[in-house]
Amino acid sequence: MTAPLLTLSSRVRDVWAHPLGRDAATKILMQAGLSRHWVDNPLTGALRLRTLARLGGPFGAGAEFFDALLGLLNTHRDLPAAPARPATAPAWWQEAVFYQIYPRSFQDSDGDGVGDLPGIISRLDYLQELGVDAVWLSPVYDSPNDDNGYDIRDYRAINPEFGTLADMDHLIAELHERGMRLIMDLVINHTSDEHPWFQAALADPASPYRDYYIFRPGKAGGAPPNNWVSFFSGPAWRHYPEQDVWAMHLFTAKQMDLNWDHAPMREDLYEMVRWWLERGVDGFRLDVINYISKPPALPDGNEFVGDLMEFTGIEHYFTGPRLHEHLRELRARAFTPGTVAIGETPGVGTQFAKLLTQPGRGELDMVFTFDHLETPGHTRFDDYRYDLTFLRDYLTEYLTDYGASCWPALFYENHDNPRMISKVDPRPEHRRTLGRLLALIQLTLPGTPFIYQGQELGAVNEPFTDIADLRDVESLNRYADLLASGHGPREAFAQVLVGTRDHARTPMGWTADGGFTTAVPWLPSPSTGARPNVADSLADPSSVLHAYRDLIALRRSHPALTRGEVVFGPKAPGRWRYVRMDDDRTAAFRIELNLTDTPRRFTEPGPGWQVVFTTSGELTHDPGARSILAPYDGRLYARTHLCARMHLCAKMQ
Ligand code: TEU
Repeated sequence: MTAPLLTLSSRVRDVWAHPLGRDAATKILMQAGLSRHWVDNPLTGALRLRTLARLGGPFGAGAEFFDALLGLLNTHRDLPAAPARPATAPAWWQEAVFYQIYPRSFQDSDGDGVGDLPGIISRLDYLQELGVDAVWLSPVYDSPNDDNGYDIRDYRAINPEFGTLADMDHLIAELHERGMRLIMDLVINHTSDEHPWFQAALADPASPYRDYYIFRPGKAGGAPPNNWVSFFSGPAWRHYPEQDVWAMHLFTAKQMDLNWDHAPMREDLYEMVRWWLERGVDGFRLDVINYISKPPALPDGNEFVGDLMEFTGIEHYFTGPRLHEHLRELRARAFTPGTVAIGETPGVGTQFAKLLTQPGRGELDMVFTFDHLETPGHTRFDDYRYDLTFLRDYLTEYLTDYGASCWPALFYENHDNPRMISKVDPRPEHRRTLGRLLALIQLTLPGTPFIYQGQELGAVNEPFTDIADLRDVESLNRYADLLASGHGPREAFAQVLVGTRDHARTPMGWTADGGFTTAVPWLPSPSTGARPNVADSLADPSSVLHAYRDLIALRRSHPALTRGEVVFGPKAPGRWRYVRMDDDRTAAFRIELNLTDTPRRFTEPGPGWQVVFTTSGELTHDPGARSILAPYDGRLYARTHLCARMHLCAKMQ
């Protein structure tokens, strides 16, 4: 099924009927705080784009913006298939709980202040006891570390700081021995500028490797080839004056974008992927995989779109013209059956996500999309309180629409984002309850949960005090930009501190005095000692860690929590209720949540239900009574008849 070609004579409803159009309109509505009713009511739905262009002109959204939009929509005319429940048994990655390890910060074994593979191996019992089924390892390949390993110099070698290939083989074997799986980070949108391919390409314009990258002459007057900007400050182009040529880098000036239009380059990547799969890895998380296809003409980006999406030029490559084709080829040529492909796809909305992951399309199994990570109208660097009722509204819609035909990935944290608890409510007295509430939500919704290291302890943002405390290239570049644009050092640091990725990258807290390293850690963590740690959390049955352990075990003990349908209750201010259904379509679990810091009234489920978990740890249940949910309180009820076979109920009796 294909969408019709759109023109300026098309109407708003035609845009809404187009997957990327709907994603774009949803994004604009969300940013503007408007409901979808603005688009799907008959009056506005009938407006022609030409009229909107006239109205939007004074605001920067005139004809040029609409041309850019139409260009984008007409490049992608596939329509998602109608929802269909797959008849096949769930794949391993649909029943798994994943755990992301940031190797640099997990466990140091050799006293150099940097985490490593032997360190990870020494902590596998911890992960097994937590109940995780699969580990996602952030990059451990050889790298000059301009972006902490996301700049790969050699895909087939391990960064000596982390260990050796033999250590990697050992890790894979140890995980498999425990019945756990391993996925690696696959960074194939770009390589390090120190990768031999780039070195060869740069040394000789006639080199066969020249076309592995995106080299272009500049514009007249010494400007870069186009106005695209890098995610990490400045233009997306690096100038090589000796040859007066520019090379594209969407990330740092040492992360050079690969040219996916060049078949020999793709072949080399596929061979590398197969090499790793043969070593025993069970799949990959594919870094910024939706950015791999760029239109060969590399046109300038539209400024209005750039402002809206934060980065000029992004409309040309976040769903580039050959993306689906490349993904299908990658999947077919490099991946083996039973392995998983999880795309990191920043900027992608719900409808396009379906086109990337619907079963049968042969592209990806799951995607990480990011629209739920900030309350609309905010970016990561804004100092604001994240509203959990937005998460409720977003996920209700996402899991209903996307979840009807695709398998969601559930996450709040990763190595690129501040800690979720700090975003919602940084007051220490709420840390534990909120940490347990987030666990309850993530482990009872449909989809595959991804827990980021430290999240299971209820880790919060680090109180860094000075720019010298930070290591992340994004933060350092941003700080320099802020100073250059006239901000004072204090103000610049305060802004960077809000969103810095280093909040997520501080060493894992194993014991009260750290336990990560015997040396000075590569990233200072001023709060060591005051931070939640594994040893104390294990000793305290009401800790966040125990909530994760209990809920993971519960999830494993009953299929309704993995493959059961979800039914959302009617919306009530500040609250969220949903049930997970059994195979016989009766409700097996009921979840009642207070998403706010004020008490909320609710009605307890009647007889036939038993409370099995609460964020407060208090397990009284007065069937059918009007009760109070304390701030950030969450309660999980199970049908009494199910309790006999379930871990948590057993624990209570
Ligand atoms: O991140 C891609 C990405 O777009 C963002 O999450 C990015 O880190 C930042 O938030 C942009 O404002 C992936 C990796 O997860 C990240 O660690 C890498 O730095 C990046 O790709 C480049 O490889």
